[in-house]
Amino acid sequence: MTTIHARLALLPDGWARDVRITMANGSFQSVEPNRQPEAGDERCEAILPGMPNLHSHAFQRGMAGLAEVSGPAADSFWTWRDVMYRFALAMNPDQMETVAAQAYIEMLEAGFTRVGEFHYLHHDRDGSPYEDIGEMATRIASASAQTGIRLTLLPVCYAHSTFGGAPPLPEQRRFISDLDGFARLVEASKGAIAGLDGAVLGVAPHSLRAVAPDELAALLDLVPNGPIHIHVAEQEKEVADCLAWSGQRPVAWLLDHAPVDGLWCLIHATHMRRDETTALAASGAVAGLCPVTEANLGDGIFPAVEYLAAGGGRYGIGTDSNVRISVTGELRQLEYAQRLQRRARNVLATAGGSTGRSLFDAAQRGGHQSLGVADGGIAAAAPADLVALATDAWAGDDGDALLNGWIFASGVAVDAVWVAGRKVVQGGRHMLRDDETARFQATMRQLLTDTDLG
Ligand code: NGQ
Ligand code: ZN
Repeated sequence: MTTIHARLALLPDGWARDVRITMANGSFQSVEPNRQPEAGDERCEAILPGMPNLHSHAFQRGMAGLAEVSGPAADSFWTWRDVMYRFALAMNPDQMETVAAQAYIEMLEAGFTRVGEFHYLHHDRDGSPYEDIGEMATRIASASAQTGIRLTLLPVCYAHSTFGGAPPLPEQRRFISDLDGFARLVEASKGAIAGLDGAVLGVAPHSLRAVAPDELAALLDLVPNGPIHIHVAEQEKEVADCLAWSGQRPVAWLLDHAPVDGLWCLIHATHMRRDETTALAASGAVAGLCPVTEANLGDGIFPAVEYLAAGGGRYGIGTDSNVRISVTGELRQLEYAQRLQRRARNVLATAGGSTGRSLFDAAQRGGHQSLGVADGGIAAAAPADLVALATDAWAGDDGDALLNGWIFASGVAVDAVWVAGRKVVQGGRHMLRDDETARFQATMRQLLTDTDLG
């Protein structure tokens, strides 16, 4: 049993003061406001529920920063993807596990306590399945078990290079499955997460480019009632290609041809017309926004104001390419892109309220929904996942102001993180950081040599 006393705590019905919390067997046992600390309590300044990270490609953490160099022709999402493929083609299972563990350590240090791993690097370097087709999924699960981050595993179905069932490119060979192969991958993924506390299995058609309509329909039956994630309308070229193929834009096509509801998460959904934005908001699905990656790749800006004005629009945040892993960075970039576009301030705040609080609450709700778990928050019987903030250059006693300080300013930082009642981050550092950093550096030296990206 662990007992924490927090000066401020963000509970399901708002901020409370002097909150005493006990945790045992992975859950909160009691949450009591207006209590004085007792001897032996761990003292915290402010505690929050852990943030869900709804979209990650863990292996891409290994190429973070390596594509920020201009190439021979104009750089774009597509030239970035060439570099990313070079990296993906080099990695072996040990390297996958090491890079994923590093990414997950950084996520926990940032205040993320669950990751949605959109996992598509399935096969061996020549494209043939590993002896255990779930080898790479097992490595992801192992990185989650070691570091303590909770996992929603989203095995990806990837069958074609673009719309109209085009054959895959040679450099996509490690991702590729037909429907039978994908069903085996889903079975193996179930096995891979079987021993993981609180793990959830979903399914992820990669994009409308990578799966044909009949494949999309068939694969939805593989994980009944599980989360369904898909990349959509991230790049303008994808919109143009979808129009040429079907006469419809990608989000419109998806809403018309698939049973999109609250189980779905549409990753990016950057390029939408007004009618698509309104229809997506009404569908109950979550928009999976990855603002740092979307900025890094030059994708465009999500129409957040129209989406929220339509009523009911849900969103969460993902670190996607893992180029820089940060809860505050994603929330800040989300708001700042809107400010730059509209030349306005506090765009995503609910009227009269704190912008940081609005962003935080929305990302909690949408993140949990999209990863297939209840948004229990800090409450008795909920899983004991929480983040403690410490202040070294912040004064004031108001929780919402403190959230704004954390997200937009300096002087407030993650101090400690517990998952299932177990402390995994202390003083801002993950318990395994020192050991893992050495292993990560050795792995990266090898990968830089093998890919010639160093
Ligand atoms: C991915 N990433 O699957 O990793 C994609 C790039 C693609 C982002 N879209 C590949 N950010 O979409 O074809
Ligand atoms: Zn992605």
